[in-house]
Amino acid sequence: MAFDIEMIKAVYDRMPARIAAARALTGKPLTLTEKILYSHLWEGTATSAYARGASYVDFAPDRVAMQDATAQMALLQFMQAGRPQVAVPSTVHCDHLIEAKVASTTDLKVAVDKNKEVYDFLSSVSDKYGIGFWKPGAGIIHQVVLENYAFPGGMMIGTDSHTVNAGGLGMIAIGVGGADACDVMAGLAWELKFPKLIGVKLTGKLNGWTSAKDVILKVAGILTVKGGTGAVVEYFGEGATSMSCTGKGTICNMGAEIGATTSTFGYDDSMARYLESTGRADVAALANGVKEHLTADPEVYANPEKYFDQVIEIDLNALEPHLNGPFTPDLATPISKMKEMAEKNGWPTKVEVGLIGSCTNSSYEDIARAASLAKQVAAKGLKTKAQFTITPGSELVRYTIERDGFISTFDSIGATVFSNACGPCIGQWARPGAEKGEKNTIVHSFNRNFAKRADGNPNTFAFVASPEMVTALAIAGDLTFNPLTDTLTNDKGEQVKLDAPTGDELPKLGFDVEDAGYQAPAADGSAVQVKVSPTSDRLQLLDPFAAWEGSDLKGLKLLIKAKGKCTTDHISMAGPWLKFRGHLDNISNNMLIGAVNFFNEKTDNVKNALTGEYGPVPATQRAYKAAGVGTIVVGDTNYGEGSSREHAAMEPRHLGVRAVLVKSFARIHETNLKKQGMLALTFANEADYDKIQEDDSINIVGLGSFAPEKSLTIELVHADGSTESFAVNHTYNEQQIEWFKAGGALNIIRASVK
Ligand code: MIC
Ligand code: SF4
Repeated sequence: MAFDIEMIKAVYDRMPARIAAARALTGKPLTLTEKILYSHLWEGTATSAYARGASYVDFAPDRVAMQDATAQMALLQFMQAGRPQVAVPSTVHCDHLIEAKVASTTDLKVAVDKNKEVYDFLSSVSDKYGIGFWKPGAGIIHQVVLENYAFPGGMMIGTDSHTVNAGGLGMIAIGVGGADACDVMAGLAWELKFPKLIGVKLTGKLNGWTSAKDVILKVAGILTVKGGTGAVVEYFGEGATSMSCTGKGTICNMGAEIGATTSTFGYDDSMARYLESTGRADVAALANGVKEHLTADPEVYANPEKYFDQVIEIDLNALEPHLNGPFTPDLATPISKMKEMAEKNGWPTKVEVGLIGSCTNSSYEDIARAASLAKQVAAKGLKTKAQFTITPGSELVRYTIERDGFISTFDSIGATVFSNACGPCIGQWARPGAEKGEKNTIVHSFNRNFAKRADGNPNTFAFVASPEMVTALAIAGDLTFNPLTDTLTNDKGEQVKLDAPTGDELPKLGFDVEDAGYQAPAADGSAVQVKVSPTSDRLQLLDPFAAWEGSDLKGLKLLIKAKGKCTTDHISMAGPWLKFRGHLDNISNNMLIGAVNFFNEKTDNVKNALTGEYGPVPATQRAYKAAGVGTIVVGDTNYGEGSSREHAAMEPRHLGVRAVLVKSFARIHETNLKKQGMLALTFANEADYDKIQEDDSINIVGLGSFAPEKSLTIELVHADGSTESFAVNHTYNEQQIEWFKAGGALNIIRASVK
């Protein structure tokens, strides 16, 4: 039986009436996104229609998921909320802290030992508060959620940007910072600006070398890393219904890379098949009973231009496999153009390593199709030129693919199987030789490829592709190899072609597993003790941040004016720093060390305005803090893109940065800043970015009448005494202004339980 089946039943019971009310209020047929959102309003049945892209709305998500690297901070905050149990079903997944070095069993043992303190903390907190706990080795959060918890028409939030993966099973699943998760677990409403809607119509059918991954690689090329901001992407059409449920998951997963709030698909047979195959026939039966509510009204898909803010059409019959990269997931190159592009840009074309798996591409179908290529290596007398690794998404998948012989097929091409964890996707790849910083190319089936992300080497050119293409390119050892047209030379000197990949969508014998790695919480956790050692360097209980002093912020110094791309990886790097995710003071030593200083083009080198000396960003900020001087961080467009990690907002808050002023923000990061009591501001006129000088003193004026929709003013006092001022915008609503005043949202919850 599925987890939380009563909750799912209750969601379906109330859906029809709530959708009918929303249809009447909006006076039009509804998209699937609107149906799910309107049936999850905090207020219950809608009493008014919401404006897309404008209204802030309170929602009541059905569940919460957290991964270990973000759960620590989320649960440290939750512990202060004064609740005996979580208010909605919630889970913790141990996946991010496992380093990929030798092979799965060895690496897992090392991780369990090294992270013992953190795992013990997470396991005991989960036990105490009624949270399901997935042990290290159980799998990657999004794969485990898809296999166990996602359900069509549901709404969930998760402390990881790829929570959106659950859209593959027809959910509205959204990535958030830990403070948001904390609110929902504490029984409060969750707020989101009602999203805009992008419709993607898929015509034709996937075939040959093309896979679901290529759909999102293509969409990323069209929309870019910020094109989905503030929008939900809804996929439909014959191309959608004819693809597998896990393929849909892959597409939704990488929706995070275009900044979309989430992506989703209407309920169809592929979802029913997946539910049944993963032991949830009961959920499929319930979903079948409310089928018409789990997809858009027919008028919508018949006339999408009328109901979506933007419509994109992709013909799957004509879609080519793509490779996206290097260094950004939206630089999309169809395989037939790779030779030309690589030459033009000087990308190294020798593929050193092909890596498959991750939360993006770990399905049975993905592995089966990749294995069908690996099989051809021996059959056709070929040799695999590059190294090859697999990180299965879950123990359920790993066990099943081993049973079905795929692991031994990969073994035959010299593959390494890493633990069921994030590993190489999040800088947890102890790749031999990476420290030398050599220029090299890797191809992977993950979702992100920012500099240093996989192995810490800034000169690793990482290209994102489907597992099938990764396997073919690893066999060829060449980035420009186009398996659709090119041949390879075999051991007899003959020219051979790889046959297009094939593989079952779901295991014929069903999924199987010996120990999935789940630990249920105590029925009554009141006696469970949560231990955090005061001397720990991995965990630190949180102290409340100070409330706003009630006046304008005057005499701030510029900590850094960041130039160009500044993702959460630049603000709070993962990899080696993941070990401090539960210790705010220690992790603050990575604050903004990856951001490029506009004035000297260097990373981690900024001027201390008090001494005139240049030094690392964290140390400089600590010096300002010690001197009681507030600072400001300035940035470019889409600042904070990438992950949900709230450390990127908590670190500056902890170290005394008062405001972040940028051309534009990525959604989750902007909310994280607001939640932690920071000022998140945008230039009313982007060109004012150029006015900010290294030695400026900066005043933020107008806070006494801080109000929604009302701009604030920045006054710059330049070193020569001249001044300039300009308007800056913000998106704070009344509630969020209260967070700012209180010094952070948690201070308000805390006050309400006392
Ligand atoms: C990522 O893919 O960048 C991560 C690591 O999963 C993050 C979460 C984190 O930083 O812990 C994400 O995507 O939110
Ligand atoms: Fe883990 Fe990578 Fe997926 Fe993030 S994107 S959850 S790091 S596998």
